[in-house]
Amino acid sequence: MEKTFLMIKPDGVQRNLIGPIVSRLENKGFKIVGAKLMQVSEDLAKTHYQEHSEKPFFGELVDFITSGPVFAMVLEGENVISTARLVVGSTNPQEAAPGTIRGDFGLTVGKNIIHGSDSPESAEREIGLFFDKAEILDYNLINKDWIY
Ligand code: 3AN
Repeated sequence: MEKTFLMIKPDGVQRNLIGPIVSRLENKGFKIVGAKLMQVSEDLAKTHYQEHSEKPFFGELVDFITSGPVFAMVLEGENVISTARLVVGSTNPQEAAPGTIRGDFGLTVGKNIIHGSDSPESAEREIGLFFDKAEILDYNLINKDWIY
């Protein structure tokens, strides 16, 4: 089953949105197979966002993601990578559709609440950066067989 990486950013944690966001992801039908509150180091931030290293907002991005705890998750589900991106919404919360996480909770692109991997390659890379193998659990949820 496909896996993806999602991370509630420091703004989402500070605004007490872990619960509402995780609830939406569970309600959608995704299975949480890894989750933790953690502090992102500067090195990890720079590696995670390396594709943006030449962008003018790179420094701001690294400062923000390291500014306080994040809530990192690995989710599993059919087509979870692309479907979770739909649930997350467009990068700019001002353009994100109502009903999406960014559309309902965010207002500016610099603080857009949550990150979600955008491809199978980035999902694999980001899961590997943030989680040890032992932190990703293989277990059954009774209702998942029913959903699929
Ligand atoms: P997404 O997170 O939707 O995949 P990316 O990968 O294009 O979006 O951007 C990574 C992060 O960089 C975004 N989540 C956002 O926080 C930040 N970002 C993107 N564009 C800007 C911008 N113009 N100014 C400030 N931050 C930005």
